[in-house]
Amino acid sequence: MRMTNDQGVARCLRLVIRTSGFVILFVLASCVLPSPATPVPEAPSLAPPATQTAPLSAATATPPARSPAVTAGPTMAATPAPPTATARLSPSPSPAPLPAVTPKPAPPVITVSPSPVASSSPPPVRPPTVATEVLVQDLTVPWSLAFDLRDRLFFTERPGRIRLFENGKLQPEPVATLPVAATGEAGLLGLALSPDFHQTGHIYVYYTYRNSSGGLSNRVVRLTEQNGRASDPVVILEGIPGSSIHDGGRLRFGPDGKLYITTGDAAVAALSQDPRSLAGKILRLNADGSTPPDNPFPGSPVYSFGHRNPQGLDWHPETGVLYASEHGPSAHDEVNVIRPGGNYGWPAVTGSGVGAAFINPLVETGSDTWAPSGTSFYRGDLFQGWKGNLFLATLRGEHLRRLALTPPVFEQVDASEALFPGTLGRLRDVIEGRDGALYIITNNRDGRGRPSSGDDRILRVFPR
Ligand SMILES: [Ca+2]
Repeated sequence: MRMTNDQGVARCLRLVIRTSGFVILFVLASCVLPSPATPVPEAPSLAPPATQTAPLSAATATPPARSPAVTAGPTMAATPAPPTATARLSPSPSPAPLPAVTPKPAPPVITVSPSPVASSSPPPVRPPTVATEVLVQDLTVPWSLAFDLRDRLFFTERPGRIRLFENGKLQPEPVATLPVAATGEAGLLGLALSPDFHQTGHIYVYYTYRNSSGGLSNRVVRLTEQNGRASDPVVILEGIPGSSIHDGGRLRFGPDGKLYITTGDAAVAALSQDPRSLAGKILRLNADGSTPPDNPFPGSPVYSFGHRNPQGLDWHPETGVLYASEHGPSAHDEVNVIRPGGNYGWPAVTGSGVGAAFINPLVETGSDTWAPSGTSFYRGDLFQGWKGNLFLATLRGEHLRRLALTPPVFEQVDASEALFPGTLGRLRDVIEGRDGALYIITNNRDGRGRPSSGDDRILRVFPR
């Protein structure tokens, strides 16, 4: 009798069960009857593995968004690299269109301007037409100007006089006459009224004197004014190295209520880098002459150093940052943004240098000579478009320099203009009056100028 396969297998199974038990049965069943439900081994990839792996690695390692240039601009959204990588990783057996498979070069970023400053710069402001009128004339080297709250104008004359212009006329008698050593560039220089002048009458002056060794030194003295006369001199600081040249001498109270003082190198350039010397520095003191505990060098009045002959100080009206003007050696004059404890280079560096040890100037005049002295920011509204501009009275330059600075940091020059070039002669100081006008003084009798009739003068500058 012919037996079917099923019958044969069944007979076999029965025989095995009888003789070998369930374990052997299971093994045989696995051999003879492979299950259709057994998982199929993983099929080979339909796409060549080598070409899949490489773009994945490349895309992972160099995401286009990490490019500094791309993060700087809106081209980041247009960067095509991520979609390209996705297409190449597709396991589809259908060949992708060639343009998607072909690697693209890095997206160009040069179409994005990386300079928002350039695109956001305001259009140049047309300078107002300016005019001058003479307030006072026939003065002798007026050096520093300051208004009080009653619009009385105090000023110094270098031979040693504090003068007062009040109610439209110069008071004939000096407010005070001081025992100065007026030689060369030295003498009575800076003047500042204390922030509480209307209560205390305190006037601060900086002048050169003959020291006990017969040499020249500079000191800061406080006097008390009452009814147009100043008396009771109190020495705030003395022993500042002096000379017939490079005496610094500007005084100004800062928005912090501290007294700031510029000192020159007194013709010994190395002193500017000597932290123990008061020469070639910007100093910071309390109004009583003591040293503020938050000065950058503990126990020292030194606020910044490496200066040659700074003669101008003011604080930006928005940022409160201190700016200072400085005479360079034969051109290379400077305007500096002053950092506490900063080293401004002299005499190691003239103008701008290389390296982190010195702070480069905001402005360096190169081969041009300004010889800037008094310096003031304009805070008023009388001159349209000039608010926040920095003004410098220049001596050798014989003009009033206007600098517009770029917001919001104001540490880049946006525009530079010379007002009254060659027409007024040497200018020593510029301040703003409470009427919004600018007040300047000529210095054509300081030994370096060509005085004309009426020099030296105080002039009021106003829009015409
Ligand atoms: Ca410098």
